[in-house]
Amino acid sequence: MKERYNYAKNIYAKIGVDTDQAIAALKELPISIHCWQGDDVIGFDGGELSGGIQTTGNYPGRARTPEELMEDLKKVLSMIGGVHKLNLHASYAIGNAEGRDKVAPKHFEPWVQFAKKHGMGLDFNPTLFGHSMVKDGLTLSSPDETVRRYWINHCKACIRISEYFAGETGMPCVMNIWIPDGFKDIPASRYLPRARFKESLDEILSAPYDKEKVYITLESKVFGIGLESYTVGSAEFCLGYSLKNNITPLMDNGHYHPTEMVSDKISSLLLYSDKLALHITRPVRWDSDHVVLLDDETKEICREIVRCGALKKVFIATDYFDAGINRICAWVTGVRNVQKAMLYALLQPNNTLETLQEEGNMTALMVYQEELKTMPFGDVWDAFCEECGVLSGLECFKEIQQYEKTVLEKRQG
Ligand code: RNT
Ligand code: ZN
Repeated sequence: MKERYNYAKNIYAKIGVDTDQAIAALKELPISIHCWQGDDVIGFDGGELSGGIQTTGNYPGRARTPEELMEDLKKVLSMIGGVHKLNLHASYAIGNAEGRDKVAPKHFEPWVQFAKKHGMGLDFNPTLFGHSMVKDGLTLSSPDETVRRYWINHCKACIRISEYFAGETGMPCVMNIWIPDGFKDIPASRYLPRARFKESLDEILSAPYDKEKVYITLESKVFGIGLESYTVGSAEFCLGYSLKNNITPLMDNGHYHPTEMVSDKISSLLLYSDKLALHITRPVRWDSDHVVLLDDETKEICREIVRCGALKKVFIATDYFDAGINRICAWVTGVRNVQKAMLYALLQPNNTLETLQEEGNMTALMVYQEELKTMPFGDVWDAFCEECGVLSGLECFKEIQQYEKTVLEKRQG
């Protein structure tokens, strides 16, 4: 093992890349791990998934209770090196019988304990889907004042929970607002729902909160299943609102047209926003939320973050949900792939590549970038895993198979 690492280290050193430094940087990079892969985005407050997002598949072993979800998360965390955050949705409140507008810090005490035990920070999301108060597909943009008010109160309650998380964990909490609002067919007014969404957001943000502790982000989208013709929280709406109101824009790479790449958008947003938030997912033909792979776009997103010197400016979170395969494996594979892509990005001789571009030497730039693809990256990844005390490669998979036998298979019925 050491031998393979030293060999790789020398090869990278020849192109001016320090592998030790890359490993050290990766260890410190927090990824916000989404809690919702474990239970197919159902949560514990009685809702059914709706809002144009869907899990498909019925692989056995779904976590049905907070205890099971925490047990699974514990297993997941044991296979992911580095320091991370846990990303919770309001629907994962424990023992909230009073409605989402009344959700409170007390409903998240067990999650805070869990986070503390694992040395993790917590991020948060109001849940504006999978609920009877979503009326005609609308929440914060609804013409029904009772509906709009309910969700404004929910979001305000979520800010208080986010402050509680930051206070308890000592780490800032990123609170992301995403609404499913939209129409299946062509609307008469695209303006009115957006104007109401804007008003709702203004009201939510008028509540005082500690901006050093809570970062509010706003996630845009292009369309959802059953909401194909119009999305209230479009890219322009969310980016415009975020920049004008000093909150953070969030880009989910499943939320754009198929040939539109989030990797190309990062540099532009960083020129206008201090912070930027990302949901890393894998859209297959639509926003399907497949498990993140070590594919070209994931690598390019990470390369952009590194090249822009934005490791501390970008909040990286995972967002996918596959119910068709072992959920623990889905979780671990996707998060580790984000880490792998980041390590790959940290192992690029960025100064050399930039100089080639600035000198107009596009031939050499292409050759260098191609050569980098077959450098012994896997040996550096294995060294990272070993240093963090987590299993690598198929050993990791064997461990998950064992967990499936001893824990997940027993959950049936
Ligand atoms: C939906 C958005 C949103 C959700 C989560 C569960 O398209 O991507 O981020 O996936 O909030
Ligand atoms: Zn998302």
